[in-house]
Amino acid sequence: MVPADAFGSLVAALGDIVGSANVITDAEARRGYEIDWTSRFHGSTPAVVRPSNVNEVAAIVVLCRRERVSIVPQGGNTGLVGGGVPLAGEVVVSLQRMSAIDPVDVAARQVTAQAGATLAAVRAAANAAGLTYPVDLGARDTATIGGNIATNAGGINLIRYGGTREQLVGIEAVLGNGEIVRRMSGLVKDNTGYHLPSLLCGSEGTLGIVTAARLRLTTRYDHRVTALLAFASVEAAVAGVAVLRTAIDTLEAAEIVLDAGVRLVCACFDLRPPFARPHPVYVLVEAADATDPTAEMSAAVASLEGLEDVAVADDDGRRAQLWRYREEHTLAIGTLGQPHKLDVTIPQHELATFMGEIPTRVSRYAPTASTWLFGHVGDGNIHVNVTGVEPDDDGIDEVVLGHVAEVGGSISAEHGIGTAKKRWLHLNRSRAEIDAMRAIKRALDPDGILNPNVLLP
Ligand code: FAD
Ligand code: 2HG
Ligand code: ZN
Repeated sequence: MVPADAFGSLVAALGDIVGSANVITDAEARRGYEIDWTSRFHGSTPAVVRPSNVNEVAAIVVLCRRERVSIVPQGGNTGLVGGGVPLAGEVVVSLQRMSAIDPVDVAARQVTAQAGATLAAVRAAANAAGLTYPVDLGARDTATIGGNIATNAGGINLIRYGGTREQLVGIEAVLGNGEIVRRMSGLVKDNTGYHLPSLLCGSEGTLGIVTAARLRLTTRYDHRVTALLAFASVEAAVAGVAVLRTAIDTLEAAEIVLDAGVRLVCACFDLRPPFARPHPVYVLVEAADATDPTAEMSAAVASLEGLEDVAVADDDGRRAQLWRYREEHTLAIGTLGQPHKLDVTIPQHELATFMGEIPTRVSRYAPTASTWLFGHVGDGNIHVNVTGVEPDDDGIDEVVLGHVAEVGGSISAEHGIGTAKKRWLHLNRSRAEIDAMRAIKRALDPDGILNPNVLLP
C-alpha cells in the first residue's frame, strides 16, 4: 500500500497515461466500482482508471508495479464472489471503455472483441452475421467478455457448447510484469507450447489483465422450443433431466427451480404462477435445431416419470415469460438482503440427496436462515443461496462448502473463488496444486500486484 500523500502523484501519473478525465477519484463517482453486485463485498480505491487501449493498460501496470500499488481489474462488476472490487485500497482498472467488436469473420466462424464488450453485444454481433456466440447468462447486458474470461463463465448453455474456455481461441493480455502477450491469429490447430488463453481463463485477474479475445462462434439455430416441466420431487426432476440429455441431442439448457423460489419471483415481479396449482420442482428445458425440435422434445418428455404438468413455449414472447421464473431468482433473492452465494457442482448421483440435505444442515447452523436452491441442473451446478445470515458470518459457507467437498463436488462451479471462497480452496485443491498455482502467479506477476486478495489463500 502506498501512503495517502503519495496518491496525488499516482493519480497525476495515471492521468498522464489515460487523460485525467479517465481517472475517477471523486468519492460519489467511485462508489459503484467499490461495491460488488451483491453488496456483500466492498472496500475503497484511490482511483478508478479507464484505459482505451492495450498500450495504456500496459503503461498502468508498469506504473503501478514501480509504485508498488496493487490493481483490481474490473469489467461489468457482476461477479458474485467479491473478486472485482478493491478490498484493500487497490487501484481499479475498468475495461469498460475498451468495448470494440471487429466485424465477424464468417469464414473462420470467429470474432475478435475487446475485453470491455458486453456478452450481449458479442452475441448480437454474432447473431447479425447468422451465427451465435453460445455462452449466455442472466447478466448478459452488463457482464463483459473480459470478466467472462477471467471467471471462465459457464451459464445456461454449457451442456451443449461448453463454457467460456471452450470458446476461447486467442487472447491479448497485459501480464503482471507489464508485458503484453498477444495470440490472436485464430489458428485452431496450434500446438506450440503452453496455451496461455486457457491459463488466463479462470485466473480471476491474478495473472494478467485481459484486453481482447478471439472467440469461436457456432451455428445459429432458428427453431427453438422451451418447456417448463413440473415434477413431484427433486429425485424425479434429476432423473428426468438425465433421460432428456440422452434422448435430445439438441438440448441446450436444463435449469432447475423449486416452488419456494418461483413463489418469491412471482411475488417480487408480480407474475402469475406458471401453473394452476403449485408443484414442488420445475425444470426449464430448451432445445434448438435447424428444424423444429418440438416433436423430439415432446416424445422424450412423454416418457418421463414423476412429471405432473408441462407448459410449452414456441414463440419468443412465451419463451421469455417462462425464462423469467428462472432468471429472476438472483434479483428476487437479492431483495431479501445480502445473500451468501455458494455456487457448487455436485456429482449427478449425489445431486438429489444433496438438495434434500443442505437446507437441513443450514437450519441446524442458523435456524432463522432460508436456503434457496436453483441452477444449471444439466451439469450438476446448483446455486445455494442462503439469506438471513450476516454477510460476514462465513460459518454458513463452511457448512455448505464442507458438505460439497464430502460428496465429491466442486466449491465453485462457474463464479470462481474470488475473496468469498479462498479460505476453502484446499477442500478441492491439493497442496501441490496450490503450490503450482502460486509458482505460476509469481512467474507472471512477480510483485503480486494483480488482484492480490482473491483466489489464492
Ligand atoms: P467483473 O465482475 O467485473 O469481474 C469478475 C472477475 O474477473 C474479477 O475477479 C475481476 O478482477 C476479473 N476481471 C474482470 N475483467 C477482467 C479483465 N479484463 N482482465 C482480467 N480480469 C478481469 N456467471 C456464470 O458463470 N453463469 C451464470 O449463469 C451467471 N449468471 C449471472 C446472473 C446474474 C443476474 C448475475 C448478477 C451474475 C451472474 N453470473 C453468472 C456471474 C457474472 O456475471 C460472471 O462471473 C461474469 O463472468 C462476470 O463478468 P464481469 O464483466 O461482470 O466481471
Ligand atoms: C445464475 O445462474 C447465476 O442465475 C447467478 O449464476 C446465481 O444468484 C446466483 O446465485
Ligand atoms: Zn449460474
